[in-house]
Amino acid sequence: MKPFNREELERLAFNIRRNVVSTIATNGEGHVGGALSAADAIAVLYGAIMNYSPQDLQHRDKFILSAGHKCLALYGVMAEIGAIDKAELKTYNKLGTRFPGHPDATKLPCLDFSTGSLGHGLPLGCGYALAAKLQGESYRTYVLMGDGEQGEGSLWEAAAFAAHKKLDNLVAILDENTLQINGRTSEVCKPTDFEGRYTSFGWSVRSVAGNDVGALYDALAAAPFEAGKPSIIVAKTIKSKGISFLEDQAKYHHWNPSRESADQALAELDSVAAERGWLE
Ligand SMILES: Cc1ncc(C[n+]2csc(CCOP(=O)(O)OP(=O)(O)O)c2C)c(N)n1
Ligand SMILES: [Mg+2]
Repeated sequence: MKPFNREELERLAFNIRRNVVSTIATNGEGHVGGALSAADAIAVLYGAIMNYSPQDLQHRDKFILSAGHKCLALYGVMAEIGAIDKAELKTYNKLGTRFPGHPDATKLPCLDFSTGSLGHGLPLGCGYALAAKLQGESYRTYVLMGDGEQGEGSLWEAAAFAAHKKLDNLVAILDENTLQINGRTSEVCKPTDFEGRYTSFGWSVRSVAGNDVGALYDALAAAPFEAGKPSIIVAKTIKSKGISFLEDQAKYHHWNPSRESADQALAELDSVAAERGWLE
């Protein structure tokens, strides 16, 4: 684990957002909302928490992006840590690309699993966490899920299994941006008391301000919260965080921007970069 440095992590999260928006601006479409809400959690994981090396797939910490449609944020961080060449993001979602609209582990060896069909990341994470226990390995497994995704029953089978097997090497992050593909999560599929639900399934639960790298770092660095229990961080986030005119609106789950809107979004990021001294 690297020492916490707020400025560096905020800049990494910003660079992820810029990669997300510029990839969409170049390619004309993409899942923007969930990538931008999860950017801070992904920045903290890759910038400060996880031990990883794309060359050593066996012993490093595992990360499963269960909500695979948020993958522009994952591609965005990979470009920042040097796991991929940023220029290749220009091929995003084109025929034959290594960067499709949902991540494909057969094309990118630094990925643990292909995801996109919601509800499978936590079961897969249980497998890694149990394997680590059985094999005496010290790596952790991190799984990032969405709040709409919590409607998938397979997650709750996995939640029960993880608690039963005392998988305290498993850390889930729930990106609770309160929106899913077609509206408020609370209006599409209640109940949304995720803290209460995971607690009742035997998990150790913390809620944090999910677009605050400091709060995310403190929670992730403290995991496991209780010995013998899997941990979950319920990250209270804003969908499309960072682009003011897209924030907190279900219709920007996926975005096909006009040239003007794309330029407006890029200009907003440029003004933040200028203010923070992050212009490249
Ligand atoms: C099994 C399955 N059903 C439906 C979908 C279609 N789908 C893609 S994203 C999404 C909404 C997910 O909402 P949430 O988990 O809150 O993620 P966010 O949109 O906030 O990033 C849905 C229903 C899917 N990918 N997989
Ligand atoms: Mg959501």
